[in-house]
Amino acid sequence: MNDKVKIIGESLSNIPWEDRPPDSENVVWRSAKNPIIPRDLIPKSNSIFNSAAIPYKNKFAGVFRVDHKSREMKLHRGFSDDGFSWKIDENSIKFICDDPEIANFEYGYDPRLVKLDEKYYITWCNGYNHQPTIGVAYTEEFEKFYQLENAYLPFNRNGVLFPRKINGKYAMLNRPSDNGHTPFGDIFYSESPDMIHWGCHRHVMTPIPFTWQSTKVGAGPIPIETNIGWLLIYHGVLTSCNGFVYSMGAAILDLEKPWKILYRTKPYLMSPQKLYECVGDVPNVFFPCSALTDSETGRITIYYGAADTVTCLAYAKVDELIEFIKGNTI
Ligand code: BMA
Repeated sequence: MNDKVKIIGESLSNIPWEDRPPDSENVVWRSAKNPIIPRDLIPKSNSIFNSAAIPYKNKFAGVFRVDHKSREMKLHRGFSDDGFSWKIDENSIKFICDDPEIANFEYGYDPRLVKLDEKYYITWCNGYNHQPTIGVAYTEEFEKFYQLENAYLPFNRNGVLFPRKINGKYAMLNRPSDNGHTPFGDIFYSESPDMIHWGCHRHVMTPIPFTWQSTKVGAGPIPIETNIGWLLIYHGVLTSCNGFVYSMGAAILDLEKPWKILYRTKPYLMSPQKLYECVGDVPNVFFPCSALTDSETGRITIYYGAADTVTCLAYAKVDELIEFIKGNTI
């Protein structure tokens, strides 16, 4: 056991948590309460999944992907006392934006949420000209949400900010894509001096043939800073006879040059195996979008979407996870 690994971040004594079940030896384990958010939590929801949570005022706030019964893809805010039980606003977020061109909300999905410069930044897959790119917005109190410029030209998905500037610049992982279901996909790293202009793109990660991550890879939760590198939890996709299968893996990236991979899991950490991951609007999807961490105990709680239908939790301990990644690296 490597007991020297530490999360660099705040402590979170009220992190939602359940100990590993005695019959499990896995480095990541599921909540016994899964799915913690059912698809029909609010009257207009067809499904609530691929969503992000963050500590807020000693409780929790979140931005949720809610696909409506009209099958429009919207973002809704939500609040929770304990991180398990959520109240989701029945109305979707109306972003405030000076430029009507950007303010025209077509669709939004797969939000990520990070605290940066005392603001909460949201990134998501944002429809612009009916093409996906990365939307960026911030809020200070989860009441008013201010939308900034889209980060990239279409097509792009999985925009995931780092929780601090790196070498004096904002930093974001992202994945160039196409306008459909994208049968390819590498993770790239981009920098910005002002959260508006993004450049200095660096390649981070490519799919690996004949594995669970053979078709495409995409960043998941906000990277977790540790003393040995950025812990990146990500999704990888394989193409089976029956379509895409989304699983979860992890990598450790260099702290100052995060486009350099130090270690990367050869086996997946989690794959769709429970009924609620295998059956739903899109079967066989385990899609991590956010993580809460407690630097005091090393606990990591992962929010993931299952089968594009419901929201679930999984858990890990940072020292065990890093030891596993190092011991099972490609
Ligand atoms: C991806 C995104 C995700 C979704 C996944 C599986 O391209 O659209 O939101 O979970 O496909 O359908």
